[in-house]
Formats: sequence, structure tokens, C-alpha cells
Amino acid sequence: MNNIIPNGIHRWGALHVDGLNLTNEHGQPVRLRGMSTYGIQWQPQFAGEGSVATIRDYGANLLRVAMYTDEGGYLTHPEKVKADAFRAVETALSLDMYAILDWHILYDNNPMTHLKEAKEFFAEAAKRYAGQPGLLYEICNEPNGDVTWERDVRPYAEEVIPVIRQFSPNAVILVGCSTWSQDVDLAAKHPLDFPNIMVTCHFYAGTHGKPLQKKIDRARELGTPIFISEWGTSRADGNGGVFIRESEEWLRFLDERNLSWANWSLGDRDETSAALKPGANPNGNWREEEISESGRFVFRQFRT
Ligand code: IDC
Repeated sequence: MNNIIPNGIHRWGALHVDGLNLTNEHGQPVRLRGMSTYGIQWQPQFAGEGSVATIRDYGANLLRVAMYTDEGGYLTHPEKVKADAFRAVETALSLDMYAILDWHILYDNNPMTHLKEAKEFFAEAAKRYAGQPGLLYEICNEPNGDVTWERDVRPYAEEVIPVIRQFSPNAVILVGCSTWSQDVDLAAKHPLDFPNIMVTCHFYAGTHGKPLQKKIDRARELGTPIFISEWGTSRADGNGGVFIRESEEWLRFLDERNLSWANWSLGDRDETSAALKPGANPNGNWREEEISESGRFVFRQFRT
């Protein structure tokens, strides 16, 4: 069958978390690597079949669907944005790729602000995808500002996780943490008391280096499994660089720990973190000149 890949849903089945590892349904450690969409409210066209199948051909087995809450996202146009997010998820699943459904908070710093909307959204999504082994849930992209794990993020997760588990009892759930999902060490001191949970860490190679790597190792020493659900070859503002040498160092770090990752972003915005050049064909099969410097680098990394 055309749509089966060696590291996809058909072979690996439902994923679980075992200690620090993400494992397949047979308990073997596995790794997801792929791309995050750009904000789905802005560029849904690059989450269509042509584009996603092209990154799969490059070796990706993961698509993260970044559904912004703010900035013209879900909270402003719930039906339209939700439909685009679900379509993107289903495109990836139909291609045998794992998908992450990401509640992409950003300028709306505190996940608690829209707890009610998050619970409604994840109830609907988890019901829709009940029994679907290929979907992971990311319940808050990047808490930031005056937000702490213990006061805000953990209580938020304690409300949202049971909502998802009610319909998808074993789904892997990814939880962001304070300082734009960098304070993994602080989260690890007060872990969530649920199975199949990973804490996300996000880095941008032009901004973050050794200190953040130390935080990851500290969290892991405390027993917290980490998932890199977003990273960029640029600075943290999505531009500058491209920082190839720093990205290579980071990827070595991730390889040594078998950490899963999604790169920001599968889109054609005019910024260095975008994998595609402005005007790239949404149907995929890109010519070399449609791919950015970052894209050329990242698209080679899925198979290494
Ligand atoms: C950036 C986009 C940029 C957009 C900005 C605000 O690349 O075009 O104007 O968001 O919406 C993150 C966020 C991610 C950011 C990215 C780069 O999760 O939404 O995208 N970044 O700044 N965290 C750290 C970096």
C-alpha cells in the first residue's frame, strides 16, 4: 500500500510514554520528526496533501498543526480555524504520519485565560479522534509572562487532560511550560500525575544554547520525558541567521537523547525560519529554488 511508511502509524500503532522514552505499541523506543505548520489561520495551504506528502517523502513522520488561539486564530474564527486544523490533522493521518494538534497560545500568555474554550475544543477533538492511534495532543504551546507551572500551567493541565482522556484514554499529551516552554526543569520538580504525558521544550538555535540544554538534562534526571514540539534554525523571533552550526549542535544533542521534534515552520512567510520561499507551490514537490536555506537544511535531517 502506497500510504504506509516504515515509521508511521500503520507500523508503530499507538504511542506510549515509558520512562523518558516515547515508545511504539510494542514498547520499543521511537522517534517522531517532522514539521510544524505555520499558523494554520494564515497558511492552511501548506498543510494540504501535496505539501505534507512531500515532507513525508523527505522522511518526516510527523506534522504538528499549530492552531493559534489569538491573532485571528481559533478564538476569533472558531469554525473556520477548527475546520482547517482538523483537515490538516486528517491529511497527515491519511498519509500514515503522526499528527500533533497544538493549542497555540502565545500573546495570550496564560493558558488559564481560555480554559473554558480549551476544554470545549479538546472535548470535541478527542471525541472526533477517539480510537485514532496517530494523534497527539499539545494542550498549550508556550505559556509566558507572569505564569508559573505550579500556579497556572499544572492546574490547567489537570483540567484539560481528563477531558481528552475521557474519549481518548491512552493518547499521548504534550504540555508546555513557562518562559515559552523552556522551564522544563521547573515543571519536572512537580510532575503531573498522569501516564503518557511529556513536557515540551522549544528552542531557536540563534537564541538558545547550552543553558537550555542543561535544563533539558536536569528535567530528564528528575524523570520527566521531553518532546521538542517546536524548534527553529533562526533566532527566537523567527528571523535572523540561518544558524546552521548551532542547529547541528542542537540536533546532535537531540540525537544522543533520541528526542522527537518538529521544526518551525512549514510555510512560505518571508522570514528565515520558514522552510519555503515566498510563493512556493502549496502542492509540494518543490524545486530547489522554492525551498529556503532553513528548509534545505531541515529537510535533510528527517532520515539521519
Ligand atoms: C512567529 C512567526 C511570526 C509571527 C509570530 C507571532 O514565525 O511570523 O509574526 O510568531 O505570531 C515561537 C512561537 C511561534 C513563533 C516562533 C518564532 O511558538 O508562534 O512564530 N516562536 O518567533 N516561540 C518561539 C519562537
